[in-house]
Amino acid sequence: MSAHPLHPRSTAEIDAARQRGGALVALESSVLAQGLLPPFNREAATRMMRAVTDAGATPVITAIVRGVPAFGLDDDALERFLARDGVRKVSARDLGIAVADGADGATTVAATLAMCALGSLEVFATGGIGGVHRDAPFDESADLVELARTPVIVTCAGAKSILDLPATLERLETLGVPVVGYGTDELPGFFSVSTGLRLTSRIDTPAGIAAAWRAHRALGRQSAMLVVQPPPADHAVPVEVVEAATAAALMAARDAGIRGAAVTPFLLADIQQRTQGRSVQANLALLENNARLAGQIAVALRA
Ligand code: PSU
Ligand code: MN
Repeated sequence: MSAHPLHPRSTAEIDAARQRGGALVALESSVLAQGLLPPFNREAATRMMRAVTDAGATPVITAIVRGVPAFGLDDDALERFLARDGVRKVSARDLGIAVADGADGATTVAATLAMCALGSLEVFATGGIGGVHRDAPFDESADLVELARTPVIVTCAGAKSILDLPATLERLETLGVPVVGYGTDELPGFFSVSTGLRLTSRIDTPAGIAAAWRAHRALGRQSAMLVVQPPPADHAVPVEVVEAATAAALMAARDAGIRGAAVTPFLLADIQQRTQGRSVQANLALLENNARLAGQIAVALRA
């Protein structure tokens, strides 16, 4: 018996960025292969990568590509992931199995955090993290546990609005994950700006985030730091619209008997349909916004 040989792969561009000590920003691939439907997933990938690049950093999409942990996707792999062609959703628990199976796997926030640890990436941008599901005892995203044990700065628009947000915030507190408002005093509602849930810290500059991060790490903290910012106001969806669509989607999921890892993709797709694309525009805008902020923070960490 020998250990499984693991040969993570990076694209040439990402290797070059590492060599010159450039700033890197991890991006998840589950939002592309499960979260957003074509053609919006392509738009999301393009806009996020451009936002990171414009901020002076290099984007690093993480995934399992035919069994190989990948930092950056070549064109072939990117096309397969955007076509959602036999690409499985890979959370932290699924990583080893996807590698052993030689599978294509799109990494969730939880699995992307594990990839960040593997590839020494310190900053990661996403849309909204997973968390505690509503009225579903013990359905809690693995994102929370991985955030508790992986030292990475994660920019996002809070947790997905399909979740129980007060419970998610309580769990983050319990798990020792700092939640910092960027230009806000409250937890954003993912598609919408406001939730009324007060945060205990607010920092309004990338340099300020970098300073707090250095202190967090110098203290030996092993947890992530969540940096949350609301979706851009011109694309945000009113909370009543989101809530009505969410309630209907939750009912549809229950009727269809959706369970486990399928729950989140089902709800996101259902809400996309029910809001006639408004939620998609908000999703794209906030992904881009979070990618830009992550790029700025990654650059500030180099200063
Ligand atoms: N937020 C989105 N779109 C997504 C997700 C989050 O706007 O596709 C994905 C992320 O990859 C997140 C995952 O980690 O959903 C959470 O799934 P679960 O609840 O099964 O852990
Ligand atoms: Mn779940």
